[in-house]
Order: sequence, then structure tokens, then C-alpha cells
Amino acid sequence: MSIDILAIGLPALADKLLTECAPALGWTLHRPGPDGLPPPEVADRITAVAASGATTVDARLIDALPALKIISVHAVGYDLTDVAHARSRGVVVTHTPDVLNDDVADLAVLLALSVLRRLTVVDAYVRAGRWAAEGPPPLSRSATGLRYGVLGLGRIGQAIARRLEPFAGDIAYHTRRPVADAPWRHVPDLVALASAVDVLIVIVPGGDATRGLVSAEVLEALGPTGVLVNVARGEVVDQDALVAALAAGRLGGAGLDVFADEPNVPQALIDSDRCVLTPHVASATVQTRNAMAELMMSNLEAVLADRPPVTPVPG
Ligand code: A2R
Repeated sequence: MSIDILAIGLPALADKLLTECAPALGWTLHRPGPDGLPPPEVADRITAVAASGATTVDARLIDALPALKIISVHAVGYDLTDVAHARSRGVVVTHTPDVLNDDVADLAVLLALSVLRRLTVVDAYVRAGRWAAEGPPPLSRSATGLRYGVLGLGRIGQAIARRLEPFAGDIAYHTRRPVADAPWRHVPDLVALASAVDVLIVIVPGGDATRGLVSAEVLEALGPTGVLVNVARGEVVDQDALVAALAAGRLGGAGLDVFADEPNVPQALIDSDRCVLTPHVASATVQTRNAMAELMMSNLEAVLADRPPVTPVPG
């Protein structure tokens, strides 16, 4: 008997793996219609959803699938899945933690260094022929010896802090609870952390609990020479406040991989030479996307065979 799976919005590599493996596993793939729901004739049979981290899996979709057993999210963040509703229906939710720690941490540090050393600005300077025409560009700012703050010290936050160690003057972090055995200084108040560091790197989960956590007050505390890096979720930062702070010179710069309304990026950020912008690519390497796709598959296979999930979401 065929197992029916609804695949929604998966990145290319994950979709390809799922599509290639499905026949051998006896899986039939379905795609949602324009209303976001599966074809009505198969909805009753669908036992699994495979979704990207940018896909909304809400109560309406979950309730449209009475036989659903698992929602396998291809991301570490599952803030767009209604986990509480899934649980109330006995549906397992899984995600793909850990396998992307290194790549996300690498991009966080890369963004911080790029803003400080004005990498994109000087790259454009060379390409525009200005080096030859005008001589050396203005000086940039050393990343070594600065005070770095990490908002969120989970799997990825710790990988970021470890990467900062060789050159940071000081590393501190803010979480709701101090992390046992972490060698870095815990600061219980986020505004206090922001005012004590030169660079603040954001790597907490998204969703309602952290929406706007990096507020106008936090940005003000970071100050006119401070740099914000966000590799978490766009909504964690008050983006309007960020645009206003940059425009008024109340914030030094920003390295952003995530935005409030992706893929739309405010023109003020695009126009600012104090911003380095990347299109939500922190985990987007061949190696990590393969590992995420395989973990998504392993979770589907386990739960559809009535085995425990490999990486269920916590709680
Ligand atoms: O607050 P704690 O003690 O639960 O620490 C977690 C922290 N965190 C927060 N910190 C301050 N204020 C909050 N409201 C808050 N909520 C959570 O974020 C913990 O240190 C960290 C999350 O760590 P993990 O669950 O290990 O997540 P991971 O794998 O590091 O990924 C973080 C996020 C994903 O959810 C995606 O949105 C993004 O990175 O790719």
C-alpha cells in the first residue's frame, strides 16, 4: 500500500532526494494546491508532511490531514509550524538541528568581519576602477580585540562563540538561563549586554516569544559604533527600528542574513554601505543541505515505520 506524503516548499536538494527515494520506499508525493492544501481526493490518506523552514504548517493544514503522523521540517527553526496543535492531534514534529551549526556560525562571523572590514564596499571599489583612479579607500575597523555579544547560546550560538575566541577581546552572551559550564560571561539583561559590546550576534529561535526582542532600546544601547549581526530569524529584530537607527547614525552597521518579510529587503538597507546583506543562506552549502535533507528523510522513515523520530522538536 502506498504511503502518501505532502511535500511543501522544500529547497531543491531536499526535494530531489525525496523525489528520488520515494519510489523505492513506496511513497507517493503530492504537492499543495494554490490554497496551500493538498488535493481533496488524497487529503485523507496523507500521513506525512515534509516542509521547509519557511513553510507555514498551521492548524488549518494539520486539520485537513486526518491521518497525519509526522511533520518533518527541513530546518532547525520550526517557528512556522503549529507544534502545540500538532501535538494535540498526536502528530510528531521533527527538525534538522546540529548538522548546520558550523555553516551558520561561519556566516555569522563572516558577516561581522565583512561589516567591520567593509568587505563589500572595498570589493566594489576595486571593481569600479576606483583603486586605480582614486588610490586606497578609507580605512576600516579592526575586528581583533573587540567585545562580542551573542544573543542565544544554544547549539549554533556556542559554535559562534568558539569561532570568536581567537580574536575577540571579550565574549559575553544573553539567554534566559545561564548555560552550565560555558566559559563565557552570562549577562542576564539584553540591553546591558548590548551596551557592553561592540558586536551583537543574534541566534535565538524565531516566533512570537522572540518577536522584536532586539528592540529600538537594544539597538540604541549597541550605539553609533555598534554592529548588529542577525543569522536567526528576521522578526527577532525590530526591522523598522533598525532602519531608523542606521539612517540616524545611532547604529554603526549591520550584517543581515534574515529579514522581516523575505525575500523583500527594505531599500534603506540595500542603499546603506554600512550593511552587508545575504539572502538567508547561512545553511545553504551543498554539504549542509545534503545533511539536512538526509535528516529530514531519516525522521520521515522512522516515524512512518512506527519507530521513534531521530530529532523530534523539544518539549
Ligand atoms: O533562553 P534559553 O536559556 O532557553 O536559551 C536559548 C536562547 N533563547 C533565548 N535567549 C534570550 N531570550 C529569549 N527569549 C530566548 N529564547 C531562546 O536561544 C538558547 O541558548 C538559544 C537557542 O538554542 P537552540 O535551541 O540550541 O537553537 P539553535 O540550534 O542554536 O538554533 C537557533 C536558531 C533556530 O531556531 C533558527 O531560527 C536559527 O537559529 O537558525
